[in-house]
Amino acid sequence: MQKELSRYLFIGDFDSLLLGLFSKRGEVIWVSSLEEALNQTGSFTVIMIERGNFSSTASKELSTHYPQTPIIVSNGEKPEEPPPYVRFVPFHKILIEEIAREERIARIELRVEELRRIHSEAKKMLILLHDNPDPDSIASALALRTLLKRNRQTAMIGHLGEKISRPENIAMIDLLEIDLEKLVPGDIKEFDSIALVDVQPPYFGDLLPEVDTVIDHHPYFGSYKARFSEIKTQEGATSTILTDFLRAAQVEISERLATALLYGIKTDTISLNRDANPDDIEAFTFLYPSANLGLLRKIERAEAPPSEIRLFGQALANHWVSDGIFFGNLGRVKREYLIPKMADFGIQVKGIEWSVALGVVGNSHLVISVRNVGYVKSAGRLVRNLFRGLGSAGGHRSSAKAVIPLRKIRKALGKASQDNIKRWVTELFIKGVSEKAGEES
Ligand SMILES: [Mn+2]
Repeated sequence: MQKELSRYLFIGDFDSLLLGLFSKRGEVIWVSSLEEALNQTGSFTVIMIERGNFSSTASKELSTHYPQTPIIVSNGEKPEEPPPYVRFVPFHKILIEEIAREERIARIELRVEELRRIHSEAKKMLILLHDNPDPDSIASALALRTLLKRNRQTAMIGHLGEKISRPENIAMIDLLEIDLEKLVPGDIKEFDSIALVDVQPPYFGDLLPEVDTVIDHHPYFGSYKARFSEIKTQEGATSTILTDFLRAAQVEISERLATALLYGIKTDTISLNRDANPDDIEAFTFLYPSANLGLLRKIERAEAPPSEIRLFGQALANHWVSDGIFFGNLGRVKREYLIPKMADFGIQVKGIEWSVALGVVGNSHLVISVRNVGYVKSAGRLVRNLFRGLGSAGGHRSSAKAVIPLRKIRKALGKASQDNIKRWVTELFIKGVSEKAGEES
């Protein structure tokens, strides 16, 4: 993405040193009065008002004139009733790094305002998750509901998938008392507005050509209409984006919500190891003191039934390695969660760069979970290329998933036997991983 030139509008009596610092980062326009400020053309990255030039009327006129620009007032005490969406920053804090941070928060604050406006009219809104609601998506939905000042009556959190199976996810929902509704596509029309978190409309096929909001950290894909969209692929979790929203809007984060978000970030970044960036770490550190760590431990040690542990053990014993790729086949499973667990396990094996786990779920779909060490090609892109036209596939740099209907496999292989599937998946990945063909992620 081409980075636009920053333009700063300074109003009032600023030190020349400060102006000098900013001129290193972009164009500085320095005016002495509000009238002059309103006479400027073009848009600005941020508007800085010196305390002496600040008044509620001035900030109102500026925000009407430059609705997309964050406003920061320097060198002053916060007034008793500060106007919304203006930040007050003590003068000594106006150093390059601080201001960059304040600028970022002020920008997010504007985004939150936009988001709130979009959903303000809806009597009943839907926060829709992907079909296998995971901690990151569930926590993000809770956070969005809090941000929009709604409750379970006015904002339903729902998904269109099967019953939740992963023990940790069930424990999270139980222990944090999260109300998650299992919906069918026909229910969608009952809602006045729809927000998608941790997923984008094309995931649902043609069901949602137009939605109100999309907040996600997966790469943008397909084409769709959204009135508000925040797609930040650099973040390791959607929970990080929502934590930033809550922080910028200065919303109080309850213990329950902090625990959920912390767990969301933790699972999506495999404890901040994979795909995590400084924003994730910052959000994690911010949430940590407010979270209930006892509860978190309980969620994390949610038990699996002995029969599933046995199945997992057998599959692990029968794993195979080809060309540095770990493969584990779970065969037929009732519950899907064993497959990503196997993939997580495989990538920890010494010398392995890729881990692929597979299993047939519900007698109808082959599910493949993929992990890699992070410095190789993108797992999400690889599975999209490998399974294009066969099923749904996607993910992140170092973790991805594909779901393929068995009937498609029968079409391709003649018979969807375990042996055929194993051979097919092994060959596909050996070829896909070694291919060079212009891979960039
Ligand atoms: Mn996520």
